Amino acid sequence: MAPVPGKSTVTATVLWGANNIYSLRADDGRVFEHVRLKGKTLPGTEEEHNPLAPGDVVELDETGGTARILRRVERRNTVLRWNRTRHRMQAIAANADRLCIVASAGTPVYRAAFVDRVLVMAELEEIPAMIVVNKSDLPLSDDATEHLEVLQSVGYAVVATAATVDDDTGVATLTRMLSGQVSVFFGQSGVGKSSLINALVPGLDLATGDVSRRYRRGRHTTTLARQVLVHGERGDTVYIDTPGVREYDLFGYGVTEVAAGFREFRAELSDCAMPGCTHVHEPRCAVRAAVAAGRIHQRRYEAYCRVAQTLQGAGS
Ligand SMILES: Nc1nc2c(ncn2[C@@H]2O[C@H](COP(=O)(O)OP(=O)(O)OP(=O)(O)O)[C@@H](O)[C@H]2O)c(=O)[nH]1
Ligand SMILES: [Mg+2]
Repeated sequence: MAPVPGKSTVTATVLWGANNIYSLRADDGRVFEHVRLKGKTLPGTEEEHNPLAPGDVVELDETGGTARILRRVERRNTVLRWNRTRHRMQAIAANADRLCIVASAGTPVYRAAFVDRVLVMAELEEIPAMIVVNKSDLPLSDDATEHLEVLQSVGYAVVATAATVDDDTGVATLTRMLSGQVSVFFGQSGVGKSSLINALVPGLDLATGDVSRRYRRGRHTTTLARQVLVHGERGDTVYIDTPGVREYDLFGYGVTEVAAGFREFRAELSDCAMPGCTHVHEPRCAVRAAVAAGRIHQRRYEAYCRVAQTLQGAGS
């Protein structure tokens, strides 16, 4: 970016932030704390729930000695979730090389529908996704094992880790896989996202919290997404920890978009006879034919139908 004459500008990456006050790391290595926006909103982000998320690149104005955020550099991609209270999409992180959907053996219980839905967002936002099954020191249900096998069969990498076990081979594998990349950790509360990042980054001490015995789910220990940077011989590695979520909805997308978010459906979509086919009830539907022929797994098709019904119910 060419500097504007008479102005002192620098590009920086958002580490974390809340209420429009951010911590950032400039390209020259300096860390800026408590940085505000220049003006009330950033140009072009007026309609958005939150203009900036960890991983965003911004232009800072340092004129006068106080850094202010001037604008957001165009994103490569955005990790999104539907905000139920505000009824709109919310950015969780930006400019990710990889989305690690973290699930766990033990508690909280593995939820196939949750993983399938997050994968749809990753596909539609064009973020390469993988599944990390943490707490591999505990038994994994047959149902979870079967679902993960289906995901592997359609091309998603699955790695089992035990974040709280010393010298875990899964953590070592993950370290190698994520080296030199920006990876976002996302999943239900209590699956061990922060524990995993602690295991990946020696000396780091992100807060972790136990899982409620009574409700068998996490206690939402992490409340703000934040970026952790590790300098390495092969370049920088970035991990973005995010707050756990209870549900994952796809209300921000249309039914046909969601169908394209099931990656193994894509090869079939152009062969449906009916224009705008929803793949639920229409005659001569290529997706249903692929399910019957065994090219699409019944579980994934059923997961799609449940989302499609929810979206159609919401739209009517
Ligand atoms: N048995 C076992 N427990 C683990 C493992 N990893 C994490 N835990 C425990 O799981 C609980 C939740 O871990 P966190 O790292 O706080 O989970 P989180 O996903 O960051 O949760 P939120 O911040 O609430 O979203 C803690 O009690 C951890 O000690 C593991 O590999 N095995
Ligand atoms: Mg956490």
